[in-house]
Amino acid sequence: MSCWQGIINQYSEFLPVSDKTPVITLLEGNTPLIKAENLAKEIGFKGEIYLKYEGLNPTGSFKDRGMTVAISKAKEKGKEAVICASTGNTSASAAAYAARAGMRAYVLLPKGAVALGKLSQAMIYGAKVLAVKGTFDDALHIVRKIGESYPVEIVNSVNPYRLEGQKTGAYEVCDALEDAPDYHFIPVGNAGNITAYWRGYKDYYKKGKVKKLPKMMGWQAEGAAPIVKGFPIKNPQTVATAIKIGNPYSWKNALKAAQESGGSIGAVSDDEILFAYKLVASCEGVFCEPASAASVAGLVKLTREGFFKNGERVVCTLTGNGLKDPDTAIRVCEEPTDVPPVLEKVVKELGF
Ligand code: AN7
Repeated sequence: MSCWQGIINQYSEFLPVSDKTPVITLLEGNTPLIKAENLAKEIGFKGEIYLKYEGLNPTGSFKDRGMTVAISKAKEKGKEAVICASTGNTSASAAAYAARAGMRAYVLLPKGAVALGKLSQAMIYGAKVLAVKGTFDDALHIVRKIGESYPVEIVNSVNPYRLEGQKTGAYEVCDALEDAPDYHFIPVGNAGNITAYWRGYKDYYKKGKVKKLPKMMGWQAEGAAPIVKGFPIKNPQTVATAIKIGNPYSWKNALKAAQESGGSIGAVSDDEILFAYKLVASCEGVFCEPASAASVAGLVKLTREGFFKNGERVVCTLTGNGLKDPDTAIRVCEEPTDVPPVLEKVVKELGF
């Protein structure tokens, strides 16, 4: 078939797969790279901004890129069950790909701290869902112990195949731009994705497919910014529940990505996140989840500080779809106005 067949098919030469790997795919990847001219104008950015809209993956987040590889490899090894801890998106993706593979999925979520859309996904795809009365970090700790002792494959990013799949996001950016951007802005939670993107850019650079490497700019939420602060956070707090993580697994690799590339890892407040979240939706028509907007919030912040020169090309990864967390969107916007079903009243209310 000549149409898109998912990231394993597209990028097999860069991935740890062989003819013997059963490819479990929902045709993830090939997500749009949207040029955001209105946003650039609005924030006074004098270059090019592109949004890598990962919310259009099959389960609505970038996790699908990693999950197609992790689940395919688990299937190849003959595994019958997978397990993960999750702030929501990993569990949605694991549950979907496990369903497709005919495998059982077990997911541990921090109770009361997962956006409803994500919870509904894990449930409807048929995972066994446990709500842990603790943090994501507590849940991941337990999952890692279970993985050591029971016949179940861990599909958190402690599983190296996850990051292998996720690096294809960088390939797609380069394929679309025909080079790497100057800067890559990305939210940081468990710190896998920034690690994966950096690896992807370096792969393409080594192959001679791009002439430069971007500076990697990672963004944590202020109340959940262990990497920025330099120590684990016991009780992380942020409206961006996806990145409410106090002790990221890929901490060192994220720092390495920032340092090697000449970039940095910074923090943005919940107010800055929500401002960017509304801005990108209202001026570009792109609805991402709050955690995803951390990348744009970082860009807004640095633009205001006069960080950029002129003419730089920046990519922001919008990691997840806004529809996963409609509660937050409704909370931060004006409520709909009630009107009676009467033409004159409606016209008046609309201000015509
Ligand atoms: C929308 O689902 O950790 O730094 O358990 O869902 O690679 O962890 C989600 C993370 C950014 C952070 N944006 O990526 C999980 C989980 C969204 C996310 C991140 C997540 P990493």
